[in-house]
Amino acid sequence: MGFIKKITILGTIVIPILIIMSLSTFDYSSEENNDELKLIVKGDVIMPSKVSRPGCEEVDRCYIPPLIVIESGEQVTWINEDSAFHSVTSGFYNMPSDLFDSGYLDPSESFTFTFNYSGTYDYFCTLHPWMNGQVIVE
Ligand SMILES: [Cu+2]
Repeated sequence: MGFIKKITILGTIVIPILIIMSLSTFDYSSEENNDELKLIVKGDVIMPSKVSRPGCEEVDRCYIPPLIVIESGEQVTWINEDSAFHSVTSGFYNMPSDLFDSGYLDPSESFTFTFNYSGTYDYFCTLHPWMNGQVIVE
Protein backbone atom coordinates (compact mmCIF):
# COMPACT_ATOMS: atom_id res chain seq x y z
CA MET A 1 0.00 0.00 0.00
CA GLY A 2 1.42 3.32 -1.06
CA PHE A 3 1.95 6.22 1.30
CA ILE A 4 -0.60 8.42 -0.47
CA LYS A 5 -3.21 5.69 -0.26
CA LYS A 6 -2.63 5.32 3.50
CA ILE A 7 -3.10 9.08 3.94
CA THR A 8 -6.31 8.94 1.91
CA ILE A 9 -7.73 6.05 3.98
CA LEU A 10 -6.69 7.80 7.17
CA GLY A 11 -8.40 10.93 5.93
CA THR A 12 -11.66 9.16 5.14
CA ILE A 13 -11.68 7.81 8.69
CA VAL A 14 -10.44 10.88 10.57
CA ILE A 15 -12.51 13.52 8.82
CA PRO A 16 -15.92 11.92 9.56
CA ILE A 17 -14.81 11.47 13.20
CA LEU A 18 -13.94 15.14 13.41
CA ILE A 19 -17.29 16.05 11.87
CA ILE A 20 -19.14 13.81 14.34
CA MET A 21 -17.16 15.32 17.23
CA SER A 22 -17.99 18.86 16.17
CA LEU A 23 -21.65 17.92 15.73
CA SER A 24 -21.77 16.37 19.19
CA THR A 25 -20.15 19.52 20.60
CA PHE A 26 -22.88 21.50 18.88
CA ASP A 27 -25.56 19.24 20.33
CA TYR A 28 -24.11 19.71 23.78
CA SER A 29 -24.19 23.50 23.54
CA SER A 30 -27.76 23.46 22.25
CA GLU A 31 -28.70 21.34 25.26
CA GLU A 32 -27.21 24.01 27.48
CA ASN A 33 -29.33 26.59 25.70
CA ASN A 34 -32.40 24.47 26.36
CA ASP A 35 -31.55 24.49 30.03
CA GLU A 36 -31.46 28.27 29.96
CA LEU A 37 -34.85 28.34 28.26
CA LYS A 38 -36.25 26.11 31.00
CA LEU A 39 -35.45 28.79 33.58
CA ILE A 40 -38.78 30.30 34.49
CA VAL A 41 -39.44 33.10 36.93
CA LYS A 42 -39.37 31.72 40.42
CA GLY A 43 -41.21 33.87 42.89
CA ASP A 44 -40.14 34.35 46.48
CA VAL A 45 -43.75 35.08 47.30
CA ILE A 46 -46.66 33.66 45.35
CA MET A 47 -50.24 34.77 44.99
CA PRO A 48 -51.96 31.37 44.98
CA SER A 49 -55.17 30.51 43.18
CA LYS A 50 -58.60 31.54 44.45
CA VAL A 51 -57.34 34.42 46.62
CA SER A 52 -59.58 36.81 44.67
CA ARG A 53 -62.36 35.68 46.97
CA PRO A 54 -62.24 36.31 50.73
CA GLY A 55 -61.11 33.45 52.94
CA CYS A 56 -57.36 33.32 52.42
CA GLU A 57 -56.87 35.92 55.14
CA GLU A 58 -58.41 33.55 57.70
CA VAL A 59 -55.49 31.16 57.23
CA ASP A 60 -52.99 33.91 56.31
CA ARG A 61 -52.34 32.48 52.84
CA CYS A 62 -53.28 35.34 50.49
CA TYR A 63 -49.58 35.78 49.78
CA ILE A 64 -47.36 32.75 50.45
CA PRO A 65 -45.37 33.16 52.57
CA PRO A 66 -47.31 36.02 54.18
CA LEU A 67 -44.10 37.22 55.84
CA ILE A 68 -40.67 37.17 54.23
CA VAL A 69 -37.44 38.23 55.93
CA ILE A 70 -34.52 39.49 53.83
CA GLU A 71 -31.31 41.48 54.24
CA SER A 72 -31.14 45.10 53.12
CA GLY A 73 -30.17 45.37 49.46
CA GLU A 74 -31.94 42.14 48.59
CA GLN A 75 -34.94 41.87 46.33
CA VAL A 76 -38.24 40.08 46.55
CA THR A 77 -40.08 38.69 43.54
CA TRP A 78 -43.81 38.12 43.72
CA ILE A 79 -45.52 35.95 41.16
CA ASN A 80 -49.20 35.79 40.41
CA GLU A 81 -50.12 32.11 40.22
CA ASP A 82 -53.83 32.87 40.30
CA SER A 83 -56.08 33.20 37.26
CA ALA A 84 -57.21 36.68 38.38
CA PHE A 85 -55.41 40.02 38.48
CA HIS A 86 -53.65 41.04 41.67
CA SER A 87 -51.27 43.74 42.78
CA VAL A 88 -48.40 44.13 45.21
CA THR A 89 -48.76 47.61 46.67
CA SER A 90 -46.92 49.03 49.66
CA GLY A 91 -48.85 50.14 52.72
CA PHE A 92 -52.37 49.25 53.71
CA TYR A 93 -55.57 49.13 51.66
CA ASN A 94 -56.85 52.49 52.88
CA MET A 95 -53.36 53.93 53.32
CA PRO A 96 -50.89 53.10 50.49
CA SER A 97 -47.33 54.20 51.23
CA ASP A 98 -46.19 54.98 47.64
CA LEU A 99 -42.94 53.01 48.04
CA PHE A 100 -43.82 50.38 45.45
CA ASP A 101 -46.81 49.38 43.36
CA SER A 102 -46.79 46.56 40.83
CA GLY A 103 -49.98 47.70 39.15
CA TYR A 104 -52.33 44.93 38.01
CA LEU A 105 -50.38 41.72 37.54
CA ASP A 106 -51.69 39.32 34.90
CA PRO A 107 -51.76 35.60 35.70
CA SER A 108 -48.14 34.30 35.66
CA GLU A 109 -46.78 37.84 35.72
CA SER A 110 -44.21 38.77 38.36
CA PHE A 111 -43.03 41.88 40.14
CA THR A 112 -39.64 42.47 41.75
CA PHE A 113 -38.65 45.17 44.21
CA THR A 114 -35.29 45.82 45.88
CA PHE A 115 -35.37 46.80 49.54
CA ASN A 116 -32.42 49.00 50.41
CA TYR A 117 -33.33 50.01 53.93
CA SER A 118 -34.16 47.92 56.96
CA GLY A 119 -37.66 48.09 58.30
CA THR A 120 -41.05 46.42 58.20
CA TYR A 121 -42.95 46.85 54.98
CA ASP A 122 -46.63 46.03 54.78
CA TYR A 123 -48.21 45.53 51.42
CA PHE A 124 -51.61 44.65 50.02
CA CYS A 125 -53.60 44.04 46.84
CA THR A 126 -55.49 47.05 45.50
CA LEU A 127 -58.22 44.77 44.12
CA HIS A 128 -58.79 42.58 47.16
CA PRO A 129 -58.71 44.37 50.53
CA TRP A 130 -58.28 41.11 52.45
CA MET A 131 -54.98 40.33 50.73
CA ASN A 132 -51.99 41.57 52.66
CA GLY A 133 -48.44 40.54 53.44
CA GLN A 134 -45.27 41.79 55.02
CA VAL A 135 -41.57 42.10 54.18
CA ILE A 136 -39.09 42.49 57.02
CA VAL A 137 -35.73 43.89 55.94
CA GLU A 138 -32.98 43.32 58.48
CU1 LIG B 1 -55.69 40.51 44.69
